Amino acid sequence: FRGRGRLSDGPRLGVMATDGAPSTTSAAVGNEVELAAAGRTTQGVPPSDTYLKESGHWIADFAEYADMYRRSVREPERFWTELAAREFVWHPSAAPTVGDALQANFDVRHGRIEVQWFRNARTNICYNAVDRHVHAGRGDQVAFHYEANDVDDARAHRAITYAQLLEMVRRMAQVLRDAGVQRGEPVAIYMPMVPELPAAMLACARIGAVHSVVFGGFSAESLAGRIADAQCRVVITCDGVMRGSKLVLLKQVADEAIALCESRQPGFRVHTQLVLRRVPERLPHVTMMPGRDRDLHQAMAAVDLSAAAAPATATTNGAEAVATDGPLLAADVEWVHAEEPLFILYTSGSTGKPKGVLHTVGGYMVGAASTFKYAFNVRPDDVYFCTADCGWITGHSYGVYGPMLNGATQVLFEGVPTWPDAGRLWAIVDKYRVTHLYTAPTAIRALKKAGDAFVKRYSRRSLKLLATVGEPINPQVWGWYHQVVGDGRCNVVDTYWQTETGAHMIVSPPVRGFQQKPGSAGVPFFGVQLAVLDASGREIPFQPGVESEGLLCIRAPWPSCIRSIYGDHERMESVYFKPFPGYYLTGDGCRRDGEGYFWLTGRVDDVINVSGHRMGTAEVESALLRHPAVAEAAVVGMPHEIKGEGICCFVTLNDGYDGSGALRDELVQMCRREIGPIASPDRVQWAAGLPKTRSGKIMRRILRKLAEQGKHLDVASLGDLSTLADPSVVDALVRDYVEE
Ligand code: 6R9
Repeated sequence: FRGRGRLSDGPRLGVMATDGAPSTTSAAVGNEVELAAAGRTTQGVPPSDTYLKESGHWIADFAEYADMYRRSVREPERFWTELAAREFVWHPSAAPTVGDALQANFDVRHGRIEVQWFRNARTNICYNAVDRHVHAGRGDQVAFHYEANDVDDARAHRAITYAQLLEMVRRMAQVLRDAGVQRGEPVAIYMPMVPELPAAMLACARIGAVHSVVFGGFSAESLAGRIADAQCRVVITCDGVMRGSKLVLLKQVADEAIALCESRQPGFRVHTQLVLRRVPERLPHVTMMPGRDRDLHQAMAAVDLSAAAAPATATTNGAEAVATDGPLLAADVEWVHAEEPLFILYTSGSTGKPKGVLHTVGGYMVGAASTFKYAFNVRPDDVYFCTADCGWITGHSYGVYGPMLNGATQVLFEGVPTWPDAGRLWAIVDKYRVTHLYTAPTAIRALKKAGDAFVKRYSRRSLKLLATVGEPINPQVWGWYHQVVGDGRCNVVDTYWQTETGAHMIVSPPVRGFQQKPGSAGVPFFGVQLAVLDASGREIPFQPGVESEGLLCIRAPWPSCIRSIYGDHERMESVYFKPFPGYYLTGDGCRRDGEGYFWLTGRVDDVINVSGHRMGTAEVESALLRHPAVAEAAVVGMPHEIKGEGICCFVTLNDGYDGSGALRDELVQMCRREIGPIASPDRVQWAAGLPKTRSGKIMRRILRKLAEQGKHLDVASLGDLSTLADPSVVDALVRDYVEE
């Protein structure tokens, strides 16, 4: 193994990690020692020869990976500035230079947490994701193979080249400009997975506006909360869409959401709603509010692109400076500062309403693109398929920006993996000769359960790399993905990260010399300094051969790090940075094995992970409390075969109400209506009382145990219950527990 020599080849590195001997970690930075140990393991699954032969590689082997990691943590600013300058187009008079980063050091005791990268540089992420490839002569390359929900929807299925996408984006950008959208202004996007969705995101980015994509499965109430939080005055939506065999009426939900916002905040108005007509044959009569609603395609068709070349906002500067790179096409691009906002994406926290995570242009671009490049090894002839919806961060970073910044060809799938049957993903793989698949353990579990026959029906010969994200992957499920889906020939890549991190933090790099350990997310990506903290907040240093367990934290800023919570910077500081000054707190527990591999053990806060989607227990509780029958509610996660975690609700009813099946259905409907179908409770238990401490805090660990073990719960195993106001509540809960 080459890395061994390299990593320990000099006193300057200070990493003398020879087998068995304690390493000198004093001079090592970040997780250099962990990487050195990981490079020596013999415990994992090495990449197959077929993979190494068939796949292209950006880096030679894990030794080179470790070497790049070392440079990325020793001289972060130099490392990222060089990479940024090399791989992207910046405004010629404002390219990134060393000295442009503001390293907040993640220490709240030193003042405000303010992360900035490339702050004097200017760029445009849409230009980098689309225009650049067209100017380089790759306009005919397919950007998206659009696979519609219905297999036989011949009119919908189509390939969109980078040149066609550019035209689409330019038209849409002009429609937004004409609607008065300003640089820095948030625009809400509530759409299904159709090509117009990434195009709308890119159109916002093109004019310096800020997109706020809301997953098309969220309810009117959830959408209203998000529109109101960012005060979006322009909404882009769609008449409706088929998801599997179900018609989803997005426009109706959007109308309702807008009405809610306007009634709650006098004076606030959504002045423009752009509506994509996706299913006119099913919904011939969509009501369009005169003066507000516009047909998106009609508006785009009416744009005169030669006029669009003169930017309406007049703040575009320096477009002429990139004249050699296509003056006309670039003239409608807004060259924004790297630290201007790119998007807001709402995610669940342990308390309160969802947080609008804010990412900025430059650092996010560098993070999404570089992780995509090195974690997935996608090469020009490959076809990449990410199954995530653009409504989640995975759809942002690895369904739009990461792949497109790398000029990849992708599949954009409107439907669901189990419709018309559980073979759909594999049919798509064969249809487009997909080489790289990125999906979530919950989907893999559902397809595994459906049986191998669905997989075996298709050749899947094109597949080279299988990646996962969203929750820990169980080793058996990993084995099925590797052996059955990948026929043992593909490389399996786990990727751990969050909405807040913007891009991968832990990956299992698909390179020679790195062994995958099924169930472990792997090792840190470039620039990521992971720390394992004990409960008192002390960092547990890595020692080869010694396993440790604790809270996963990150010690230093990386380019695509969260910049703020929209409208509430203080909340960002208190959630992520105040608990342990000097660290970003992920909210996840982890185990680091004696060979430096990281194993995620799940959330340590009141966030549950349902099918890879984050759900705050507090959000579900507030939805339940809206029902007049509910006096009190406590929500916990419970093990679920397909979803990973299911939602278990303990509900105390008001006097005069009895727990019936009909009431249970009403409560389930309440959650679906308030939040969306993903928040449907899997179990509702009636509780005479909830286990509370004297200070009134619900002891959720008791409820979690109960949801897991049901009637078999041994109360004595719960440990100290003396802080409970009324310990007899627990016996009653176990007695009344109804097994399902
Ligand atoms: C990308 C994404 C983030 C939470 C995160 C953790 C869990 C994500 C994981 C994983 C184990 C992985 N998570 N990837 N756990 N292994 N590979 O999912 O973002 O929706 O913000 O969720 O998901 O608990 O904290 P997000």
